Amino acid sequence: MSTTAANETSHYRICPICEACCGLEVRMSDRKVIGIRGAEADPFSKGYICPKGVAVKDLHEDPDRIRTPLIKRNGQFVPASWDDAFEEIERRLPPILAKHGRDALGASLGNPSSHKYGLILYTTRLLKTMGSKNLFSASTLDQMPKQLSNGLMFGHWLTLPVPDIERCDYLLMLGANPMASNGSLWTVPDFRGKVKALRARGGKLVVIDPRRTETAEIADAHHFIRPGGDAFLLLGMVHTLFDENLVKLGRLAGHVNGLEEVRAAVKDFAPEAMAARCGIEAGVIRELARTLATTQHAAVYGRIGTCVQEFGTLNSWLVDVLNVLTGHLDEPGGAMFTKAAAFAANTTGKPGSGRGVVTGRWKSRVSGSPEVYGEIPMNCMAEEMETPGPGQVKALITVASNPVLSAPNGPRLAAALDGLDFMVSLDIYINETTRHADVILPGVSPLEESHYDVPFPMFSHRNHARFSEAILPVPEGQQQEWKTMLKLIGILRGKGAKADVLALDDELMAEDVNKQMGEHAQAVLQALSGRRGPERLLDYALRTGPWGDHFGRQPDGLNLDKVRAAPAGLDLGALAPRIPEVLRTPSGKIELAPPMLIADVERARADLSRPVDDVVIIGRRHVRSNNSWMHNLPLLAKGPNRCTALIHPSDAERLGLAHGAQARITGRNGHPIQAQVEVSDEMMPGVISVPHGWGHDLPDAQLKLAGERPGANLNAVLDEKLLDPLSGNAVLGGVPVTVAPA
Ligand SMILES: Nc1nc2c(c(=O)[nH]1)N[C@H]1C(S)=C(S)[C@@H](COP(=O)(O)OP(=O)(O)OC[C@H]3O[C@@H](n4cnc5c(=O)[nH]c(N)nc54)[C@H](O)[C@@H]3O)O[C@H]1N2
Ligand SMILES: Nc1nc2c(c(=O)[nH]1)N[C@H]1C(S)=C(S)[C@@H](COP(=O)(O)OP(=O)(O)OC[C@H]3O[C@@H](n4cnc5c(=O)[nH]c(N)nc54)[C@H](O)[C@@H]3O)O[C@H]1N2
Ligand code: SF4
Ligand SMILES: [Mo]
Repeated sequence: MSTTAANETSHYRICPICEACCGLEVRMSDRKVIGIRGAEADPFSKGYICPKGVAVKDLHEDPDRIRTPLIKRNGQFVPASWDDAFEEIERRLPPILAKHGRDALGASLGNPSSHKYGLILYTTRLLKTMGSKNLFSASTLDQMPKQLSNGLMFGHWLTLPVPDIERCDYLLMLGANPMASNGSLWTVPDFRGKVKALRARGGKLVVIDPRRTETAEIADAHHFIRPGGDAFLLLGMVHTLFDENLVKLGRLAGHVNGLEEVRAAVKDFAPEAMAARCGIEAGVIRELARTLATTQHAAVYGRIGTCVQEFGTLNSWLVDVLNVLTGHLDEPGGAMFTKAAAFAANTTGKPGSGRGVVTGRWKSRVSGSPEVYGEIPMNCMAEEMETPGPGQVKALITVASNPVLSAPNGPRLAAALDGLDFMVSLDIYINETTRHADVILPGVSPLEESHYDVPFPMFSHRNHARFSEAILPVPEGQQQEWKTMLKLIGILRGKGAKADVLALDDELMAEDVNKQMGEHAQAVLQALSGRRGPERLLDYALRTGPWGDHFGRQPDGLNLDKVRAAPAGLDLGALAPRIPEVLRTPSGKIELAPPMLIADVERARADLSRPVDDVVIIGRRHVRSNNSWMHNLPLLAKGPNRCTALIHPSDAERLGLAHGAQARITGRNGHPIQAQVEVSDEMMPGVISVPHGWGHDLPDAQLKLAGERPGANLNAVLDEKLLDPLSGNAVLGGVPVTVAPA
């Protein structure tokens, strides 16, 4: 904290909204936020900020944000004390588990969980205590395909290469729009500035997207791709590398298994045979492969557009196959691995090999989807709640999750939630999902608790360690979510609603440390004893991490005190090569040809002749919106209607849709939505785009501002039956719809 004027103080806080994790400078006067700007002193984000960061002030002040627990009585939410709320949970939840077993309690975990360390660290503890097979999360609406291909190739699902953009001269990007999203599975604040620098040194950015996006606009080249066609483009590129003798493993030569299997698998996928299916000419496919292979510092990056497809895992794998075959994986200027200071799973255990990953240890009860990393697909949640029989989900805990808007066929999910015996939501709003809850337990404003990013330093374009102090105390009558989680854990462990959460925290910490530190456990617990909650977990993770002080064994290493001593954060430098040490496969090699993926190439082969649908729908993001929950903030809500249906002029004409008129869009499930038509040649013909996360017109949600301009729920027209069978990830793009004037 620094004091800048009378009563005016200035504080650093990492933005809790998106994966760019920008450093904010929050200016306060007494207990009021005066303004928020980018923190110039932040060594990682260097002052960059977007409007959502500024809107953290609105979030902090939002009158609709819940500040006290709510219990539903006769269909109405009534404010309750924390004691009453936990007593209600204790009265209703354990009997359901006693009667129906532990799988009767499901969990639905949402995106903001990963932006609050108290929430993410203690959610892990809660899930362990629950021991349920019915875990659903936004991961299967998002990046599960990438996590699966990473796990199969590198041995850990969090071992994920990211473009080393500051040293890269050719970046091929598929299915991502960081100009709007600010990057994903790639923490890269100020993407625009970095592209500017790349182009200034003669580098090129090439974008593959069915829409000429904001990112395509600043790129050197953009190619439309038929939605869902990426696997065919990528197979064609891999084929070209073999066909034209461009494969060059470089330093990785001794670290790769399966090269010949990949060569054989792609033999029939010549670009000439792929062009029609992906909508990109063979000559372009070959040229993309050649440029990638012959540019010294180059990388391929694929993001959500490549994941939310029927071939999501295949795409994710092929992206890294390309990086490996062109010698760009783990090379400066290519696709590199981070070394996060805390919580990085790929820095623990024996360096260079491990157990690898297995999936399908169980299958979802109703449609038999394989478990992946302990989760079953979000697309299966409704059927698991609706279908009677042993293992039926009878009770649900949602954590920062709004599946009624964020998952396919939201209307079916909403009805299924009403059929539950009991539902608890950890959330900050009464919204489209939490309105179904019996008890809502709110968190605090991000300014009222400390923070350290848990997942994002694992995906960052540089290594860094940044801690945010709480700017304000927890207000009277409110409670941090890690304590709420501990209460729930206490109730599930049979300790009752009155259990002492701090004692339980000590107990859980001791369990971990005893397991991990053996004979040193007592000394370690002693060294950490001044701390509690997530701060203690963080100090432990930093000290035992790859940059850590190891409790004095590396005296120059990091601990929480040292990270704290640099309020704007520490830069830990550019990414450095990590192969083979980063690998955790049983072979100690990069598995280039996991059998599951080689087999999946055959599924792609069978799909080659899929006919072109008349109109398919895809989503999009806007910089002033974030998934489903920021439409209630004045700064972001103002301006033009953003929930529009973008459509190519030729389609508009053919379908009789005038610019500005209302279109009626109907999915295969029969649900129609309406959106205002925006005619633009930025769309590929045959593709319509509507952003997700809208549809705030459902009864009983209490989002005053969002409700004034509710928009339409894209997910109401999507089909929960469509998923990538390997990862269980939902198909959220390229789904056929019918479109007509409303
Ligand atoms: N069609 C389509 N659907 C999509 C996508 C798409 O591209 N197209 N994207 C998908 C992706 S990538 C994702 S990640 C998901 C996101 O979908 P979800 O995981 O459902 O996340 P959000 O929509 O962001 O909703 C966040 C919820 O967390 C609550 N919340 C906000 N802050 C806090 C907090 O501090 N504490 C607690 N306890 N709760 C909080 C909000 O009130 C809201 O209920 O949507 C997916 N759905
Ligand atoms: N402003 C803002 N920022 C956000 C979010 C937000 O809602 N708003 N959400 C956050 C979350 S949860 C996530 S996961 C990230 C996602 O970050 P990104 O992955 O960058 O997501 P999008 O901006 O949706 O970009 C996906 C692109 O894929 C394209 N696409 C659709 N179908 C296909 C296809 O079949 N093939 C190809 N090649 N492209 C296709 C779309 O047109 C779109 O331009 O953004 C995060 N940041
Ligand atoms: S890009 Fe915007 S929302 Fe994302 S972290 Fe930075 S300021 Fe926050
Ligand atoms: Mo996401």
